[in-house]
Amino acid sequence: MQNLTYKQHKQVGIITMNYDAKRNALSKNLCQEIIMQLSEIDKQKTRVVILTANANAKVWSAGHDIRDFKTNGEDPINYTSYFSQLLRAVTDYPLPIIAMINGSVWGGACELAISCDILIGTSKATFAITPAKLGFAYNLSGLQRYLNILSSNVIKELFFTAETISAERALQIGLLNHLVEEQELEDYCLAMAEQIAANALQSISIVKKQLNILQGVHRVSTETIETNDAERAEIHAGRDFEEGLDAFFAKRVPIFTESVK
Ligand code: LCV
Repeated sequence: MQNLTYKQHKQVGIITMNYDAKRNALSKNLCQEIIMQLSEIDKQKTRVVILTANANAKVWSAGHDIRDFKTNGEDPINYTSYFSQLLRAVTDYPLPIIAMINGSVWGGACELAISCDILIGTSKATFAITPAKLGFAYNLSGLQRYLNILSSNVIKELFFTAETISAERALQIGLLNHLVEEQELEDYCLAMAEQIAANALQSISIVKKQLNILQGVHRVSTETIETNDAERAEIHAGRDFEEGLDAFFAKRVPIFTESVK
């Protein structure tokens, strides 16, 4: 694997994102390698998985690989996208996955983190949900994931302001399960993983599966999804998204001009 490392610690498998040059941006390669690594884990020997970044990485993940975005209305996070495939691989994985967050989390990486089962971070675990900074239209499945763990008013604040929130605030709103000192993080996560590993795995796995079923319970009709996706495609073909991407690559502040109908 080029973009991640894997090590086994007793019955815990530790996946470490290792694409620091691009701040663990969720490129097609990194997403596919995480999916592959999950599938390769020997479930006879491994009972819990931890997903983290290198200890010295300032950024846990910079979110979706913005270089893959096009302004032709194409939806980079549609159902079959490598990004959505990664989120489903994590969500549906039969073993518990702990997100060990030792750096800042941006955009789609926030959704990757909440696709894990338990989130444990240090004071470096800041979160920024950034579609509005790029002129990007998020999708129903992503917002459903957020609704499963956060209140609607908090989700709106995070999406509308696109502001970075502190780890303390993330703990306060329930985005983090635990906030620990940097030097304690790995031991804390391993201790919880081993505590879980000592319990009945089938009992744990069926709870994860049932919560996925119940959380997906607010199914929306195909027609609603298609209407929504058509509206999103319009936004992705619009001026604001183009300006958001241009500004990102030019490392300047975007100037958005589109109004709502
Ligand atoms: C590709 C990157 C990225 C990146 N993609 O290092 O959720 S949504 O709707 O918003 C969704 C659309 C989404 O997830 O969009 C992406 C949202 N992510 C962001 O807005 C974060 C963008 N990145 C940054 O703000 C900075 O890179 C942070 C603050 C993460 C780290 O800053 P730092 O100064 O440490 P650089 O910015 O210098 O980045 C190092 C290299 O990583 C690339 C970036 O282009 C640069 O590449 P070069 O060395 O080739 O210039 N990079 C960073 N994020 N999301 N590439």
